[in-house]
Amino acid sequence: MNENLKIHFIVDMDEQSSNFAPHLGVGYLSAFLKQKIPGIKISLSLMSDDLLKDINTINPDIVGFSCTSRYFLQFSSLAQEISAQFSIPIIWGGVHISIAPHELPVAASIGVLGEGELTVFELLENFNGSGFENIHSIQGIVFRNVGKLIVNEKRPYIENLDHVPKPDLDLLRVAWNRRNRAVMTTSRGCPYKCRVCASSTFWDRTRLFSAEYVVSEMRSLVEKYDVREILLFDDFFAINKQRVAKIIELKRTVPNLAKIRFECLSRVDSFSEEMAQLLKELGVYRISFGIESGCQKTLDYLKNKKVKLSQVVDAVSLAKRYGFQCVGSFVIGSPYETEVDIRETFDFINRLKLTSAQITIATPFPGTEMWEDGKKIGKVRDNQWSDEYYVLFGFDADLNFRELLKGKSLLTQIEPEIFLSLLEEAKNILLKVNISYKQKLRKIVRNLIINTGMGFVLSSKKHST
Ligand code: B12
Ligand code: SF4
Repeated sequence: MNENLKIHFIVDMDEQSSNFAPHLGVGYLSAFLKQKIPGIKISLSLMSDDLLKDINTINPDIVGFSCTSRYFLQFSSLAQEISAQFSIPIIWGGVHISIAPHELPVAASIGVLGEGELTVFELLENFNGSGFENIHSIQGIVFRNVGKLIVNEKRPYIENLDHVPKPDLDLLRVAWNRRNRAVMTTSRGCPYKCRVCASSTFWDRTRLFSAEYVVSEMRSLVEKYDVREILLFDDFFAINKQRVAKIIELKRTVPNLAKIRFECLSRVDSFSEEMAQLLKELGVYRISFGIESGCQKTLDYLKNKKVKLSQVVDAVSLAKRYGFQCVGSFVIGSPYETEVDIRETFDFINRLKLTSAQITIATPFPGTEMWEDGKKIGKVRDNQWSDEYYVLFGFDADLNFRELLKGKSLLTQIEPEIFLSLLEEAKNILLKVNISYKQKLRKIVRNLIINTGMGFVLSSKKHST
C-alpha cells in the first residue's frame, strides 16, 4: 500500500454546526487510518469552504464524502462537479448511503455502509492508485459493476469499541471558544426505536466504550485542549448505570477533571432518582430530554407506546429537584396528528417550565418508521429521498414559514393555513420559553425583590451611595 496516500474528507456541516458539534465520525476514521497507515495525509473541508479549490490545492488520491439525508442531493451535485473536473475516486459514507445504498450517485466510486473504520482501511489496502481491487470481496460496500449496483455482504460491527482510537480532533477544526467546550460520544447505537429516529436502524445494536476509555478521552480533552465543558452526545449516555458509576470513580482519580461540567441526553422513562444522583456526581448540569409530544396519542405514535406523559412530568420535576437545567425537544406535524393534539403539546410545553425547548417539524428521514408511514400515506416516494421532505430543524424569531414551506411536502394532514398558524404559535411559545437562562434568573431576582420588599432596601441603598 502507498503509505503517503492523501485523503480529503468533505462533511455536510458548516462552521456553525461544526463548532456546535464537530463531525466525530470522520474524526474516528482519521484517527484509525493514521494509526494503521502512519504516513497517510488526511484533510477536511466543511461545506462553507471553497470545495473545488480545496481539492485542486490538496490534490488528494481519494475524496471521502460524509452526509446525512438532509444534504444528500447537494452532495450528489457536488460529486458530479468533482468528477467532471478531477479524476479522483469518491468514497461515500455516513447515514444516508448506509440506509439507502441503491441511491449511490453515479459520480461516486464506492459507498461505505455502516461503521466505517475497518471498511475504509480495507479499501485503502486495495487501492492501486486509480481504483480499487478485490471489491467483490470487501464487506460493507456498495459499488457499480458495468452500471449494475452491487451491495456486498454486511460487515460485522467492531466487537470492542476500545480498539478504535480517540477521534482526531486536530482535523475537525473545532473552535474551542464556547466555554472551551467539546463533544464526545461514548457509545454507538440505541436499544430503543422511536418513530422519528434512524439511529437504531443505522447501528443495529448498542455498544459502549469502556469507562476507562471514556475517562482517558475526557482527560486528553482537558489536557490537550483546555476543555472545561463536555457535551455527551450519545443517543442515551446513561444506558448502563454501572458504567456511569465507574466513570465517576475513575474521574475522581484525575484532579484535572474535577471541575468539568457535562451536558447529556436522556430518555424520560429511564431517568430515575438513582440516575439523577449519578449524573449530578459526574458533574452534569444540563439534561436534554427527547420529549416529542405533550399529547398522549401523538406520544404513543412517536415513542411506540413506550412513554407516558406522567413519566415526562416526573422526569422533568426530578431533574429540576436535582438542579439540572432541562431542555426538551418536541416534534409537531406527524401524520394523524390534529390541530387539537398540537395545541395539547403547546400547553404542555408552557406547563413544564423547561430551561429551553426546541420544536421541529416532523421529517420522514430514511431509516425511520416515519419514512415508512410517509410511504403508506403517499407523502414520500418509495426509496427516493427528496429535499421536499425536509423543512427545518429549529425555529428562529425571524422565520417566514410561508416562504419556508413553499414546494415542501409535509407529513401533516392538517390544512396548510391552519398548520402555518400553528407554526407561528409554536415560534411564540419557543421565544417565551427560550429567553436566556440569565434573563430568567434576572426575572426571578426581580420578582423576589418585588415580592419580598427587598426592592425598597436595595433601591434605598442605591440612593444612599
Ligand atoms: C451528533 C449528531 C449530530 C450533530 C453532529 C453531526 C455529525 N454529522 O456528526 C449535529 C447536531 C450537528 C447534527 C445535525 C443533524 N443531524 Co444528527 N446526529 C447526531 C448523532 C446523535 C450522533 C452522530 C455521531 O457522532 N455518531 C458517531 C459516529 C462514530 O458515527 P457517524 O458519524 O455515523 O460515522 C461513522 C459512519 O457513518 C461512517 N462514516 C461516516 N462518514 C463517512 C465518510 C466516509 C468516506 C466513510 C468511508 C465512512 C463514513 O464511519 C463513521 C465511523 O464509524 C446521530 C445519531 C447517531 N447515533 O448516529 C444523529 C443523526 C446522524 N442526525 C440526524 C439528523 C436528521 C440530523 C439533522 C439533519 C437534523 C437537522 N438539523 O435537521 C442535522 C444534519 C446536519 C449535519 N450536517 O449533520 C439523523 C440522520 C438521519 C438520516 N437519515 O439522515 C441521525 C441518525 C439521528 C436521527 N434522528 O435519526 N447531528
Ligand atoms: S430518539 Fe433517542 S431514544 Fe429514541 S431511538 Fe433515537 S436515539 Fe434512541
